[in-house]
Amino acid sequence: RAGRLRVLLDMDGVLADFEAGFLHRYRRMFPAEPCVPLSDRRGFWVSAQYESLKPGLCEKAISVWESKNFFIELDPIPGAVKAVKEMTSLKNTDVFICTSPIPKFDHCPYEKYAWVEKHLGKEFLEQIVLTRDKTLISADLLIDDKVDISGVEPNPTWEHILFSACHNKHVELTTPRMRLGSWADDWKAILDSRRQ
Ligand code: BVP
Ligand code: MG
Repeated sequence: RAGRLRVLLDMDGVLADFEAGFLHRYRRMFPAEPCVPLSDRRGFWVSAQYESLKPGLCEKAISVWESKNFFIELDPIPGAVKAVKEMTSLKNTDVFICTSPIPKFDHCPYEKYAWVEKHLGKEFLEQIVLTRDKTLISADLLIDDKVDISGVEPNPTWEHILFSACHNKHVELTTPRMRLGSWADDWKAILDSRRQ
């Protein structure tokens, strides 16, 4: 274990395209309601932005990701599958998926496993961590599209690398925080900067 780099990869917004999948299904479920184009998304919480667009839309937004087949049908983020496979094959590197399921458990946890099997293969099911509190999980790096990741552990062991998404690209990060713009960017250099 000594000398190895442990990386946590978030799922929604980093491996699976939650935002595009949401907008697509929302428009199908609520064609008469207004929506937020991805270029106008601000803030992590889709539900909050929709509620401010029109009262009552928070509930409708939630019903979209609570619906059956929402999570399994999410498309991979461009380059994500190739990057995960490549990262996993690197020397001295342990890769885990660290994802927060929604509290309504009917479909989401099952479909997250099914998505990983479908896109990354059965072997990768061993690498899944489902938690609502990522500060509890120890690692060197956490690549995640949420700007503020907090929980009961005030000093998480990981360094958070912000993965760019439509909702966070306008956020200015305070140095020395780092960003990964997309999977086409040099994620290997970021990993190497954390190796001993
Ligand atoms: O599974 C998604 C849906 C939920 O958060 C999970 C993503 O967490 P990460 O593991 O990627 O950090 N989620 C919930 C809401 C509102 C709830 Br009320 C939301 O607006 N956006 C969102 O992604
Ligand atoms: Mg995310």
